[in-house]
Amino acid sequence: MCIMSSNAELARLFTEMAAVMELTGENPFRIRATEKVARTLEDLTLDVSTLVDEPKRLVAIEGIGEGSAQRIVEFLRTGRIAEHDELLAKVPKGLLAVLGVPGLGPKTVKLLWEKGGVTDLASLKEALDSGTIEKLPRMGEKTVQNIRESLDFMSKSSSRMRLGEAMPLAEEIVAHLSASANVERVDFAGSLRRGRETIGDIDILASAKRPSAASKAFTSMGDVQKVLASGETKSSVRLKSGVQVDLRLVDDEAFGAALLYFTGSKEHNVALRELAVRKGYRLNEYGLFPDDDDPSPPQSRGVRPVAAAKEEDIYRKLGLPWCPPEMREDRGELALKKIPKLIELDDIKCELHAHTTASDGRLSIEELAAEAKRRGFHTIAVTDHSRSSVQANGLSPERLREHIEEIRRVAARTKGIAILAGSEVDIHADGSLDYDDDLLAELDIVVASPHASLRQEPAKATDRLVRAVKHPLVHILGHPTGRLINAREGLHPDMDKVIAAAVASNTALEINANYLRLDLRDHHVRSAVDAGALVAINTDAHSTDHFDFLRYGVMTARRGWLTGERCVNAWSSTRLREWLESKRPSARSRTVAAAGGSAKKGRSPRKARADR
Ligand code: DGT
Ligand code: CA
Ligand code: CA
Ligand code: ZN
Repeated sequence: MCIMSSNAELARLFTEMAAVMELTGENPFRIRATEKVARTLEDLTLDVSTLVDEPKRLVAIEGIGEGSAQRIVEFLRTGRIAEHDELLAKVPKGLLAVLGVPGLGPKTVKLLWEKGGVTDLASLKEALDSGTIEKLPRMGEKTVQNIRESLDFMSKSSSRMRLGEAMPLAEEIVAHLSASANVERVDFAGSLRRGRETIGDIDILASAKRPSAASKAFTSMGDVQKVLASGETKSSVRLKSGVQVDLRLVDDEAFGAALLYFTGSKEHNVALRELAVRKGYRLNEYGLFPDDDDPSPPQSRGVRPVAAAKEEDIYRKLGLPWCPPEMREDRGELALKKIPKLIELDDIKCELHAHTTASDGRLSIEELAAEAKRRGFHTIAVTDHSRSSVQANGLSPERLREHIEEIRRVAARTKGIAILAGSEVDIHADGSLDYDDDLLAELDIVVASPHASLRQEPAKATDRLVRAVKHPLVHILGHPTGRLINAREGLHPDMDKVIAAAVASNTALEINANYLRLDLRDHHVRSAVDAGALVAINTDAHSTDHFDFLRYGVMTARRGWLTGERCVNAWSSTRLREWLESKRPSARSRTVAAAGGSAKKGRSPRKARADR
């Protein structure tokens, strides 16, 4: 079995080749073409290793030419690309790490290398400390400050792996182990099961008739780089991707107790154990035992546990409802008599933030709608970027007007799903929006998001987001802080103020489900839920596979105790429409007119017009 797919590994190699070509001053067309191959490979849903004997089909893929196809086949056959090795030999080894500094592009790195003698992160730090960096051309005070902050951020952000990278690895390991007849039960535990945005290591739990065979199946997986430990009860490996995976082999009868223990969090475990003691029990990873005042471990004295096979049984004996893993952080969950009905993946019925080829997406309106329909959604919103997002091919007002007409045409001929005309409009640094109100009012849905000026002072960021949230035509605040996990810190607004404004104006705060973002982050979701705000969970889809990110958004939502009632994506199409139209003054006056000119209760037609 190979855990990291060939596509991902190849994409990484092509990205590196393009970066090194940039550093060595290769032909720009070749560089762009190489980058394109990398992006194509990342997005490809088909595993290229299945095409090793069919280079023609590789070339037929848009973005992959003859030369690249040859290199892909070379990699699939030999595990290497000779050109990659040759290119890398042309630059100092440490320069790739410098390229990895957030905000440092190949052009700047080339300058730092050629003119500033920077060859790795250490010499970059030296150049910053000694001030030699400021003497280089195009190195203004602000640029230097940004590099300094990025380095600080990198040293703080740990080697923790992002949720969306760890989850596929863990699932593949679980599938691999459960395919063995010897294995009885297998599941992943730890921070991954709790859905944390990053995970330190992957914890796998299994029960097996022959533990040594299960251990062997684990340590001999294809993507193991190093076996750190191997035994009948615990084995550890490091995968090629750098992440450590622990496998614990436990008794099948005590699987629930072990799962509870190794899911954590440690804080939840400690609180649960104290509760057990107060109720006259002892809780450990082997089960819940009657407390008999003997300090030695009960399981080693042959004491029978009162519960051990299932997590539910243990919670029940302690007088508690089963606690969803995402809530196990000792943030009040053990005081609940009843667990709120947390949102689930199946509850999500629409996607309200998605891009098409009109801006930086890969799908046409039809393709986007078809994918949303395939996923069982009742509604899809087309929300391409606005004009200020130049790098994302944002739409000018004229282009947006044409786009709206096109969306309406497609919507009219598409059955089985509602297609909304929307926009992901940039929030400027001062909180104003990137289109005029007249234009925004023509849209069915407006997602307002910050994309630039993400190093703003907290007070300014607060004012900016509050202003956007209060804008009467805005439905959703998209990825509110703009952070990128392990890569960009983003804004630090006073989130309580932003949430209060969202509650007051009935605007939803987005959990962007892309695992690079997960923004709102979990504790912001909790604050939003506590304050009674509406929350949206959107994938921000740019391609069909981005819809798969939804699960990470849902896990983040559950970590914030979100229920379907407060999540606009879980509403019926009728309820969603009502909410969307409540922020459309013209639609409201239409509703009033349709009701025979007589106003709805307590609302005169004149009042409705005054809202415009
Ligand atoms: P991570 O890997 O840093 O993202 O976080 P976790 O939560 O996966 O932590 P990890 O891998 O060190 O341990 C897995 C679980 O095992 C943890 O969530 C709770 C349990 N555990 C580990 N050490 C202790 C401990 O000293 N006391 C208790 N009560 N539980 C522990
Ligand atoms: Ca862990
Ligand atoms: Ca661990
Ligand atoms: Zn965006």
